[in-house]
Amino acid sequence: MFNKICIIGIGLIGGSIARAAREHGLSDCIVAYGRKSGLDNLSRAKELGVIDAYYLDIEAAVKDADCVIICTPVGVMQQIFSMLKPFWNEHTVYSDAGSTKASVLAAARSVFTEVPTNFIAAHPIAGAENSGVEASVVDLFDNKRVVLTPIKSSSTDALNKIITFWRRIGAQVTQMEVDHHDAVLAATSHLPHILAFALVDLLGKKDEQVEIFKYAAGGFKDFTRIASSDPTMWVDICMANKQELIPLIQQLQIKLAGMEQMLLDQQSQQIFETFSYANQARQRFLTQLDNSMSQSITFNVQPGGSLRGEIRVPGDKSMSHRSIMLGSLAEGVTHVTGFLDAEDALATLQAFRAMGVTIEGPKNGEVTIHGVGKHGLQEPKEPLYLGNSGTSMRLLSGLLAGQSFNTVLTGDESLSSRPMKRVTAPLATMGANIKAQDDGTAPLHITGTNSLKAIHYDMPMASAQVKSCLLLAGMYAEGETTVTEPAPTRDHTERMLNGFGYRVQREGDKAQIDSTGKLTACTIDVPSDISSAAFFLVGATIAENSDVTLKHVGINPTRTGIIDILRLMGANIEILNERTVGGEPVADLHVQSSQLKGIDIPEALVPLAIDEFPVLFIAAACAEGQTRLTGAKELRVKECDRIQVMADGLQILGVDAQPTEDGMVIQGKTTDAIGGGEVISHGDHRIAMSFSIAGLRATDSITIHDCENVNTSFPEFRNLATHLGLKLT
Ligand code: SPQ
Repeated sequence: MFNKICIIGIGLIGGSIARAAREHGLSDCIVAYGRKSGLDNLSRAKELGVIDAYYLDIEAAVKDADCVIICTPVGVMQQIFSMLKPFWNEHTVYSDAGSTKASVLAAARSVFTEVPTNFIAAHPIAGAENSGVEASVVDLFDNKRVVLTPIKSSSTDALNKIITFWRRIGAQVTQMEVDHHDAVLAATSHLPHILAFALVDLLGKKDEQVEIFKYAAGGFKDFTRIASSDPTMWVDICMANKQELIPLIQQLQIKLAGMEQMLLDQQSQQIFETFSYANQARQRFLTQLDNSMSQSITFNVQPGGSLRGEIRVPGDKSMSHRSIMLGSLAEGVTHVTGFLDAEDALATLQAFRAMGVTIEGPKNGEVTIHGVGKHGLQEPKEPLYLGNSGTSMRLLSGLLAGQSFNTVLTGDESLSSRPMKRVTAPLATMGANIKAQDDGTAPLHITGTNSLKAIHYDMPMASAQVKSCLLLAGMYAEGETTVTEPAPTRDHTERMLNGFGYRVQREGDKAQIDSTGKLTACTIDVPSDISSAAFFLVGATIAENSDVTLKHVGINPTRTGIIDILRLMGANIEILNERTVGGEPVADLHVQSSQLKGIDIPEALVPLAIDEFPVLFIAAACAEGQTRLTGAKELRVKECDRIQVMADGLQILGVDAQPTEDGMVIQGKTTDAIGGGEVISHGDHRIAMSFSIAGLRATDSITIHDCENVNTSFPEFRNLATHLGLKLT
């Protein structure tokens, strides 16, 4: 990338940048500049091979450098900019590694009047208590975040170079507004450092200090680890960001005073609530952090094999979401069994905890919800992060529109690009106040109101999420809210509301609700998710010599399109032990191998199998003749564009799959149906699992990238699939 990188300040961060740049072959030559007082450190850096040369003269150091990175404490930035000014070169890219950004840009402005366009402020969020070049390591930034805070005038070319540089080092690059960066870091890093330094200072000065340190193995040691950080650097950081820090310290003082009062007043319940909220918030934060920082998961499937055995796939995702929502609004304690312990349903669960609902579990699929009643939710302290889950966001927007408080709904990259106008537009006609992005996507800023008015809404698309959203809003609206659907969609919301004693009327294509009802706690047994069972229904059908029984699967008629379509194609699926559990039909499904034939999929079945098309495309590839899907445009706005992404992957695997605007045409083959190759799931759980199933009929191995989101709906997929015989690693 560069001919010569000059690092100004070769300590832990500068040294680690130099080592990583060298390791990844990003520069022919790496040099450092330092002061005379740091001569030992500089020569040690040279000895260790971290740099090729060092200089005590800035002019010589930056001569011919096409990249200069300032890694000094933020307090000396202004001085460094002044030294660099006479030699500033418009063809060089400049950046830094300071922990505060407003102060760095202010330093640049004070020297240059305007921030030079080729200076891109950066903050690698990685560090250790150790300092100096000796502590530097090659992988300090591996999979760590680097925040860039470019400004309007920043050069795109320089910005792109810095982005590429950090990405090639292995970091995850994000961009933020300068002030936002400083506010976020004040809370997540600077305040915790102040606390750790203050606590050690306080306790260390006590007479019994020897005792304290002697018995300080547990909490004290963990909590104060960061007080071992470099004091000079941290004085600089705290001074530079005091504007953001001081209000936080004041808030903390109020919080501590509150805790003190609770102790004085013996309010153990309030203390418990504070601790449990914090405990759960931390758990959620760890999960989010794990997800956002986790390495991407790749599946590899060896070709061939059969599926044999009996399994129970996890609980229904749609019903798990709804059990939390309605259980929270109910009066009394709701017990749920069979709950889906996976990221999407947990996002909903965490959202309700954040709104003051006490929810125990999930433990072995059991969840206990201490309902707060229809008007008992509380304003969450933070935006509600809903991960990858479209159901959570769309249903919650209806439910929250009629609350007496405001909320913000956010999600991951995929969820933030999915259309939300389909819910915000009808909600607006009910009087809801929801602000989305200009293109109608999340984050959604909901200003709660108690003056929602009922509407009659003819849904333009067959969507259970839109229907459910409006029914939930209808629980808070004046008058009778009715929703008609152009084709039947899953009706779990209606069934479950009735199960909680809240009247929803169904008449043909119309569902109707008003605000007069109340929910009474009940027990819910969530059956296995037919959408997860679908992978094995298809797998056992297309793989020779297969015989699988899927236990306790929900066969609500609004979900069984997969069985109908596969049977039309010639699949051998038996429905055994049909029974009704908690108002939902349930059965065991027995499936054996059979040769499929291509069909024109009846459009009436499309909404009843909407989530199963990715795996149905795999079935179609193995069927004799052509399979044609039409009327399935909705597939383009799921976790990814499921028509395009499946067509791309199938073509890579040698399948003749032609995407159309609203479906796909696949020419299936009875032998050598699917080849091997590498496909990308685009972070969509159902695409990842569908291509895994394709391995059963592939002629060579299939590698599927980006499979981490399988955890959103089916974390046990790999274990259950391999248990049945899929050769998946
Ligand atoms: O929750 P999310 O992300 O929208 O999940 C999906 C899925 O494949 O898991 C869709 F991508 O399922 C939806 C389904 O497609 C779940 C759902 C529900 O629980 O109400 C309804 C369907 O969506 P829609 O848009 O047709 O209403």
